[in-house]
Amino acid sequence: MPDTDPAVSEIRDLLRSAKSTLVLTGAGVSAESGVPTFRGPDGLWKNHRPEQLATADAFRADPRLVWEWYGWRRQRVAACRPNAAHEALARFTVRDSSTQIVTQNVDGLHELALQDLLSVEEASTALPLELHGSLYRVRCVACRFRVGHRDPVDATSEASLPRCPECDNLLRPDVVWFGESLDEKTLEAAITAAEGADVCLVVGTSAVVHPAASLPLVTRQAGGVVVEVNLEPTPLSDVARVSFRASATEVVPLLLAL
Ligand code: BJW
Ligand code: ZN
Repeated sequence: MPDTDPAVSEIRDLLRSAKSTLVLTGAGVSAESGVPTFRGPDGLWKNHRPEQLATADAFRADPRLVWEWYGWRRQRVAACRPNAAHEALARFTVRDSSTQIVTQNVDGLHELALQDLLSVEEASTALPLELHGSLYRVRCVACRFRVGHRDPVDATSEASLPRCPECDNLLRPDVVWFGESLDEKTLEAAITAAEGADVCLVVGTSAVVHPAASLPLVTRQAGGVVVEVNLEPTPLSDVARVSFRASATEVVPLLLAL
């Protein structure tokens, strides 16, 4: 997509003059870093049905299988680096503190991109809101214990899975599975950001999973503009001012260039 494309210039100007911007990202923003998406021909769901792996029932039925899948994903993501879209978004949030990144991703790549620009301490003030949790945290299935966790998980048997140091019940990935509520404070902060945003830039999400997919509609209803970047059309394409049918690394840096 050329830099001189009139739609690129229009949205770049819109983003430059916006008082407040919300960026909602999904798996597509990390696809060019090598992180698999969920849906589509090469998606994670191709070989695993979501209800087999991404529900609390699935974990109760077979925690070993679920941990094996998350262990495999951790390994894959550990080999991935932020791409040009993460980097452009990180630079944009650092430049403009009224920009909030809200991500459905659990891969931590937005945070890594920020840490490449700032110290860990400085980066903590511009962190993305992670709606669906993190691959690198665990929590207890029974008590409130929750902790960062990057060690490899031995999923050869149920007996080898990680256990809670407080109550000895199983630890699970601290992610949000289907049918589970999102963290209340995180969701509230995301809705507030969506209500106050002049522009909601939506990058690389199929926009079928709620409540995340409703956030751009909140911005729209409050009088703001939705802009989409996605290789494919989504349910949001019709409400977007412009829907760029191109990859995240191609378009996002163009839109956010100074
Ligand atoms: C590129 C690209 C490139 C590729 N450049 N683009 C309202 C209506 C209907 C249903 C519900 C509703 N409210 C709640 C529900 C139920 C349910 C839901 O939404 N179901 C729908 C599927 C129908 N929601 C929930 O259960 C949520 N909880 C909740 O609402 O609690 C209250 C409640 C409970 C029960 C009933 C009612 C209310 C929780 C949802 C949790 C989702 N969890 C997962 C797993 C997280 C952990 C993990 O990672 O393992 O989150 S599912 C999975 O989908 C993951 C993702 O974050 C999420 C979204 O996927 P995403 O990011 O959009 O990825 P893809 O693969 O779908 O799309 C990638 C896109 O990128 C594609 O469009 C490509 O074209 C594009 N692309 N390369 C640009 N280079
Ligand atoms: Zn516990």
